[in-house]
Amino acid sequence: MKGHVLIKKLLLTGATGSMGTAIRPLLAALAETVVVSGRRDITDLMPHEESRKASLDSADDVLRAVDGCDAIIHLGGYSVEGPFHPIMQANILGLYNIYEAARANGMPRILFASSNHVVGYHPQAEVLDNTALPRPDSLYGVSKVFGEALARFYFEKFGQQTAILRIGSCFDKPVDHRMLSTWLSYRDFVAFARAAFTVPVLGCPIVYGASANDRSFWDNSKSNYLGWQPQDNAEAYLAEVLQAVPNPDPNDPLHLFQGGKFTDIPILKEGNHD
Ligand code: 15L
Repeated sequence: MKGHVLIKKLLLTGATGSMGTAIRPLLAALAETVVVSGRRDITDLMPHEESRKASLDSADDVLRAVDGCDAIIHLGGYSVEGPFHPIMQANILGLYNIYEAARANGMPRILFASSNHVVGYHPQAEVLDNTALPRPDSLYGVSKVFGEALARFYFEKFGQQTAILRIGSCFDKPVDHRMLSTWLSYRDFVAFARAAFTVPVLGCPIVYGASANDRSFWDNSKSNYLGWQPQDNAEAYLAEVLQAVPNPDPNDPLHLFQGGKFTDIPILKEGNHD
């Protein structure tokens, strides 16, 4: 495995979330040490891991997390729709803290976990490439539009390189009809990280994070230069999905818009959300 290690110290934020937890074991192939960071201390460390607890809204915490890292996978933040204030703290202030800490630490490459909810109001019938206009479907989606703009700004002003990955649905497997289009397997995500951290010149591309799904809504041909070739295809789960959800309602927002259910969530107020 050592032969495949590319990075000395890789920071993974959001390491306590469901996606972070699932990909942790796979990151041993990318880096000698993975600094796993979340809002609580991580104690079940693997031999290649080190824990650095950080709250994204604290510039000092984030500086300590980024210190000495030569690549960053930034999954941390608020990852669903919610009230504005916590989204702002984690995804706006928190992301600014990440970029400032990176700037103070020699500008390691960043993989920024953006989301399909940046373009969630585009109809499912459309195929989008990375020139599509943002049509966010939630305050969460709006915060990711900010994140993409911040990444671009640090690239233009300082040359900070970021892979902006508009993740579809990164779970163990697709569980509904929409996910037959949006599913991203964990191993395809890690292969994307490998491509982003090894391509000689990364720049600041926007890429849709989906496996090689037959029903994908997205066209990544403008970022072929990254050499990322996803291997999995949600179609392999078609029978399972049809069994679980036999007759999807075509008028359900889940099937009308790329962002699915997020288009149907009202503005949530503090205390309204768990
Ligand atoms: C996201 O951005 C969320 O983080 C995730 O929980 C899913 O809802 C996903 O999008 C999706 O659209 O399936």
